[in-house]
Amino acid sequence: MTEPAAPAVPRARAALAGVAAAGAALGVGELVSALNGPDQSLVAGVGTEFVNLFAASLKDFAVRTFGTNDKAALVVGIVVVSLAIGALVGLGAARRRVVGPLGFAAFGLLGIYAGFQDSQASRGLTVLAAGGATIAGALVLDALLRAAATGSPRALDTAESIEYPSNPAATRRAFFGWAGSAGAFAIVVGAAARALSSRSAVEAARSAVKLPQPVQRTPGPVGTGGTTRPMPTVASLDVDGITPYFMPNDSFYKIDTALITPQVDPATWKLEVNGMVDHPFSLTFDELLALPQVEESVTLSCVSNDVGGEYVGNALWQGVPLATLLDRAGVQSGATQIVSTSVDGWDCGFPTEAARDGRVAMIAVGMNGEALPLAHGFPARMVVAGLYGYVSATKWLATITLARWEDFDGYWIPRGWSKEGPIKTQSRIDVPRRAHVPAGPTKIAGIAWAPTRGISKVEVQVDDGEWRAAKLGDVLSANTWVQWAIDWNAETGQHLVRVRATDGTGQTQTSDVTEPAPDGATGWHTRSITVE
Ligand SMILES: Nc1nc2c(c(=O)[nH]1)N[C@H]1C(S)=C(S)[C@@H](COP(=O)(O)O)O[C@H]1N2
Ligand SMILES: [Mo]
Repeated sequence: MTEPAAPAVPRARAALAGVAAAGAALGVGELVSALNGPDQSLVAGVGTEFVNLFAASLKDFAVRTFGTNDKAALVVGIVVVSLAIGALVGLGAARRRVVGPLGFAAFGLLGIYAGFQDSQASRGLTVLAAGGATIAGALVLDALLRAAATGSPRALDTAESIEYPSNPAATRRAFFGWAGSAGAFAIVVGAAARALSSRSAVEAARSAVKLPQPVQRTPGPVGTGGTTRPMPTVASLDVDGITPYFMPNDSFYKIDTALITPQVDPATWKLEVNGMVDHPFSLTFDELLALPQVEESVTLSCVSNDVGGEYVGNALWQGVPLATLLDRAGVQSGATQIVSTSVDGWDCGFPTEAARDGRVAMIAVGMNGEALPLAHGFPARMVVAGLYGYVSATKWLATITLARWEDFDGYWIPRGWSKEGPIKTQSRIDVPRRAHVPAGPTKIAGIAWAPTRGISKVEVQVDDGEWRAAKLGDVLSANTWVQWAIDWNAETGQHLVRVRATDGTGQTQTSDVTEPAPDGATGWHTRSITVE
């Protein structure tokens, strides 16, 4: 009597063996990678390549999802997809043993490819991590498949075509025991990798940074020194729920392509100034701190901010004027672009003029009285008033290179964004916070910004009524947003509320509605409010 050909390894067990083996492979890969510190990870490396490859076609998605969240979703997605592929490899290997090692080797090569794209990752460790992951995955899979081969007589006739012949000693219990152990191993090793890559070292270095007293500081209380500096006082308009003049560091918007916040040790960090300069040089963090510091409030904005969006923030920045470094380097004529790169390989560029036309342009080391938070570029970043972040605001700064305008395009330029990125005049309605308000006297309030030009007027229109001028709050300079507010006697019904700002040159925001790409959204922020 002949039974239909069936593998000695039941499919469910083969798939489970593959998942457990893939988990073990990921765990070993992360553990070895973590030896180079928290920046290195095969999973994150693959994720970064994914972002870089698809950032052009998915540019909005990439900026919104990967830019603002901590990318946990992407990392979890990669792990889940890896485990699913592991299941397929397990199924394949149950029929052809070689599928196991080949499948894991393909995984490993992908990890090596991704790791090699990251200038920060140690190549030796990348190869070691990927190799270790491949071997661990293949060995665990092989062992589990052996344990999974049942004693079922079904398979006896086809044993020749099946690489894991039935094993009478194998019991269901033993298999699940081994698979469970492999899963537990993956989790323990993964947790160990996380612990090894704990961020505390650089966080501790950050906490120890003592910001020097700026030689030029904005008016306000004078500090006594220490790891935090006092903030100038800027009177806020008295409206409930209005956006504060200084956005606190932990609520300041965050955009970047980094999957893992770069961990830069200030003790070994260096800033290189090179390219078309007479005297290239580099500075350590202490040398940078020792240079005369300025303190300026500047509003940063992301080009991908929608009208009414949250990707804008105002902070008090402390740092060294870019001009100080350029003067020391001696910029050669014809160097029309200032390119900056980050330790994680991101880059951007803006016209050299912008550092010379009197606007605020600095290498910032402080944000709202503290050393830069890691997420905002510790130990140093670029801040240039009036330019969107994607052309100017390099976090985790590594190099400043003088180049010709036509010789270099930053990260986002080939991905469909305009090469020049001046910030457009914008205004936003923040109050009322909700879409439903009770009838009666209330306020409409928000912020407006046109960094370098300043805001001269903000007007509000309810339904098709008159445009009424709002009251404006105090500002420290034309580089910052301004709070605005206006009284409103809210009458029952549905209302449309609009805002428009006029900049310091007398130019009023256009009502033309455009998308963020390629050079920043336009249009008037309009909200529908129901008064009950
Ligand atoms: N290294 C690095 N710096 C970067 C970016 C990045 O992806 N990597 N994104 C830029 C963009 S698009 C913006 S809008 C600002 C945002 O700065 P923030 O996260 O401190 O708000 O950082 C800029 N600096
Ligand atoms: Mo941005």
